Amino acid sequence: MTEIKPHGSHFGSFDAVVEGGRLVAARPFARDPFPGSLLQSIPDAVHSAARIDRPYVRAGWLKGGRRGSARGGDAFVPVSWDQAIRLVAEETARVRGEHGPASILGGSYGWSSAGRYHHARTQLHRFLGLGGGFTAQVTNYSYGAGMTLMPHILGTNEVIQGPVTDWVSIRDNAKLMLCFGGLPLKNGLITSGGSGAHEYVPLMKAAAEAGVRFVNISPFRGDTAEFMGAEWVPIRPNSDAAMVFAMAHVILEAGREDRDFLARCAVGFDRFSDYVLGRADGTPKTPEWAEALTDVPAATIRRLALEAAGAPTMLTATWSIQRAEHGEQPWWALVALAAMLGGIGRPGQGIAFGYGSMNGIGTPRLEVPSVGGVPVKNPCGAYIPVSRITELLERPGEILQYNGRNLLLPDIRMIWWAGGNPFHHHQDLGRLLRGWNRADTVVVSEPWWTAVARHADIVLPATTTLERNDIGSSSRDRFVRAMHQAIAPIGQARNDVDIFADIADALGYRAAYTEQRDEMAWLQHLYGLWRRACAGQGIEVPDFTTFWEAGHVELPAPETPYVQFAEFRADPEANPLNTPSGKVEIHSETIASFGYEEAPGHAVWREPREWLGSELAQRYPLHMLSFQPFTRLHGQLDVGRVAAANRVGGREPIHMHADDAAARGLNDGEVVRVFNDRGVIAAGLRVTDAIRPGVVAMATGAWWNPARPGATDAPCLHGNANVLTQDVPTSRLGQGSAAQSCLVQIERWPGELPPITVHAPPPVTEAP
Ligand SMILES: Nc1nc2c(c(=O)[nH]1)N[C@H]1C(S)=C(S)[C@@H](COP(=O)(O)OP(=O)(O)OC[C@H]3O[C@@H](n4cnc5c(=O)[nH]c(N)nc54)[C@H](O)[C@@H]3O)O[C@H]1N2
Ligand SMILES: Nc1nc2c(c(=O)[nH]1)N[C@H]1C(S)=C(S)[C@@H](COP(=O)(O)OP(=O)(O)OC[C@H]3O[C@@H](n4cnc5c(=O)[nH]c(N)nc54)[C@H](O)[C@@H]3O)O[C@H]1N2
Ligand SMILES: [Mo]
Repeated sequence: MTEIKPHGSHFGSFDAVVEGGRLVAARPFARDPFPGSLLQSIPDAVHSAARIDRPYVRAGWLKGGRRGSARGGDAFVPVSWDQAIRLVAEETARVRGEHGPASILGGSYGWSSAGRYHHARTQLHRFLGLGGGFTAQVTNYSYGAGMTLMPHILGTNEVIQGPVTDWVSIRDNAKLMLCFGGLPLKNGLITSGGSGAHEYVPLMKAAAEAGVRFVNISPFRGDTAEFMGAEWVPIRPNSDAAMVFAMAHVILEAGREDRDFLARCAVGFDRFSDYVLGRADGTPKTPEWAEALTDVPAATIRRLALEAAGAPTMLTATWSIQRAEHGEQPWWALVALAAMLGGIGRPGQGIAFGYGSMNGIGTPRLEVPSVGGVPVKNPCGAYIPVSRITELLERPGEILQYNGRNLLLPDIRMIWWAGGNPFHHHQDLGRLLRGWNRADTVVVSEPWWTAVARHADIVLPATTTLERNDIGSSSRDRFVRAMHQAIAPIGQARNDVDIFADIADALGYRAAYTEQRDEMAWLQHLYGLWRRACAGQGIEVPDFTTFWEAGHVELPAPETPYVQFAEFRADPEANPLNTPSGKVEIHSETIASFGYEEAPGHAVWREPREWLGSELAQRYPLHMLSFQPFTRLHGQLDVGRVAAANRVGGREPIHMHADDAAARGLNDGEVVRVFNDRGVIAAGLRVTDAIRPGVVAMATGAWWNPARPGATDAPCLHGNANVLTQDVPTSRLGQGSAAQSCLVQIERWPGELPPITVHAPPPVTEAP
């Protein structure tokens, strides 16, 4: 018998096709114009051999191995659920009692699943918060530097997260769109919370067909689709700010800046222009100056600057540009350039970030909130900017400077993760593991034996979304999706909420945690709150039962295109920005007052430590970009067929220019050794002319497979880029991840290469 159930995921909405209790297919939602391929991997992942079948405890931990013991190498001991719950409850009570709530790192960064109620990270926060609190993680890996900067200079993060000036407005009004980092189609496969419809492809196509000219300023030609007909400007990584300053220089020399906009709507332009013209530091930021840094010919920079000054232009950058050392600077420079061009607040012009970073940025949609998750309060005030996790573990009791504040780093005794994978997302994994091993106890709930589960002490098997009921919803998508349970839990897997409820019970606060609602009662409650919020905005949506039976709600599309900052531009006195001056801060007194040399009061050029212009490039002459995978969502779906079909020699592919391959005597399809002072990984070589020489690129997300499990310096046999990436912050201002600032060398893999092992469970043993 075949059953069909509506369902959703970050990778797209689908109909779950179930036969004999197994998910056999994930059929694209009928309303999705561009469902993408990732859905094909869902059945593989749900029924993968890498599912965690029952609770486990690390053998060494059971023998008393706490602070300082090596993780990732021991076998796991199977335990009952009762035993697991008791061990976790006792250890939580001990750590809270002896060391206080801040000694529990519960930030648990990660994407979890699309369903809003069962969202594991939110549920963990609720559970830990009600129990006294935890050390939290603020900002994100996606645009952590940018989201710290933008409130200072534009008064909002909507310029990153949306709503931004939409594609219809761009189509109808722009003539030129300069895309730093391009508009990679692969990134639009994803929407956090689930996409009902991937509308970005038809929207982009329509803009190209309407005559908008696109320029892909990126080391990788593949960052714009063929159908965009884009000009490719193969810039050096981490040098975008220099190109933007030079464009500003050209515009100033030609007297083409929009004096009216600058006078009415911006502050600090004079200081910026002094810097660009070299009055401040003796270095005019000419196109020739920038050519030496960016490898973009001065003539190209001049031409693009004058073209932008002469036609309605939209500026954009991907989020990746700021995921680099000094990543705040290219974004701030672009805001300054947009102010000089004067298009901010005009239809189809101005600036916004991320049109190429995720489905839904720029999709026309009414501004109603998404269905919310469970409420969370954290009575403990301790936090770190998310990507400073290794520093947190390395230097307890010390100060971390961040955005004008001095944060005291707590002494972490217990690490708890649900719905994220730091051994996917963080940089310099060997160093992370050395810090991680300082904790007394690590608790992880996961459906799969991912690297974070393998490096835990207590492993709690979680269900996937297919094994429970939920609601998928995103503020960037017009569809709210019912996610019906399609199959029974696999093995002994349990829902995160039920696990937390039982631990809360052992600790005496079950009722506070559950509010005495079961799954369906919570779904009705959360939906009801959302329905009321919609009604408040004059939008009628059906009641819960109707929604649940229909499988989705579709919100109406807006009648007029959205233009960000339009009211501000029309009357900046009446509609000021939420900045100290109420205007665009090309110079920020606030940021200047922090006194950070690397991030002063306006955008500046600062050389990263690791890039093609640094001395280290003599030993490691290739700049390695680690971009988002078109075959996965981060580490999720790595066990699926789409990722498998893309491996080269069984390893994650790395893209290299033909000249660089020839210079090393390397051939397409062979396995190579990618290395720097931080580590070694295996990768499958893809030789191409779509990447500029001197740059190599590989996707993130291949599950970490150290050749010696538990070692912090073993080669990764699979090709996890984060073994090699650098763990430095963007700056003290943003303290964001700087994953893109990374140099490597590449040679043929010497000798035999063992197979990857991490798609199967780790060794299991009997109780000691
Ligand atoms: N080098 C480099 N590194 C990067 C980046 C880069 O560009 N370059 N990008 C960064 C970015 S932008 C991001 S957002 C991060 C992403 O980092 P993460 O969000 O940590 O990556 P995911 O693999 O999505 O991790 C989610 C985990 O949750 C688990 N999970 C899914 N559903 C459930 C559930 O219901 N319950 C529980 N308990 N677990 C569940 C999944 O199995 C998965 O292991 O990576 C960052 N890392
Ligand atoms: N399929 C798929 N889509 C995803 C995700 C996924 O895992 N899989 N993850 C989602 C998440 S969490 C996020 S945050 C977004 C991230 O969205 P982005 O950060 O925009 O994505 P990336 O793929 O890291 O980078 C986009 C492009 O930037 C270029 N680039 C890198 N460094 C530089 C530079 O210094 N200068 C210039 N000019 N270009 C550069 C690279 O060639 C790369 O292809 O993607 C989302 N979309
Ligand atoms: Mo992200």
